[in-house]
Amino acid sequence: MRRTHKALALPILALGLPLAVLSGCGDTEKDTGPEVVPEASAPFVAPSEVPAAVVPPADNPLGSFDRLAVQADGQISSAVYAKAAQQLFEMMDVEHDGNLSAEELAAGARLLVQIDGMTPDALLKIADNDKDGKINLSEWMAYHNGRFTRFDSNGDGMISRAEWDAAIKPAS
Ligand SMILES: [Ca+2]
Ligand SMILES: [Ca+2]
Repeated sequence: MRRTHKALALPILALGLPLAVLSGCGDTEKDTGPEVVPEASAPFVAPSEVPAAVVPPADNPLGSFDRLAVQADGQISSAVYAKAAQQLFEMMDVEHDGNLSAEELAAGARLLVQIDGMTPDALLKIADNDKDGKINLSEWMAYHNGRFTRFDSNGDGMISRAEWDAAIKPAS
């Protein structure tokens, strides 16, 4: 019986100790008034706006003849080219506002350079028809329609590998 009494007494003491400490603290707190937790101390969560997700050049839909030609018997059809051009636009339009801003063009510079060595400034000069400093989808597609026509030197509506290579080589 005594053994069990002692065994029980210890936990009770242990519980009593924190209580005594807490009540002691309570007395001192009365002097300083209720503690106010400032809301500013809450951890600041930064907005998750990552600066322009950069698409690896290897994923450029317009990056290589082979990537474009798979869907059209070893040649690039205008439909496939247009679809890939729109895809690249959407990849670069990080804000999804239907415009490639100067920032988005700069962020996508490594993709642009795969298109005839194009730079953001050069593209704006050539394709920014309404001169707002951005490239919208219709300006982008107009530029790429022109590029397709330029590549398709025999005018059959398809870009063959020979036509692609001939058009690409002068730029590099
Ligand atoms: Ca524009
Ligand atoms: Ca052709």
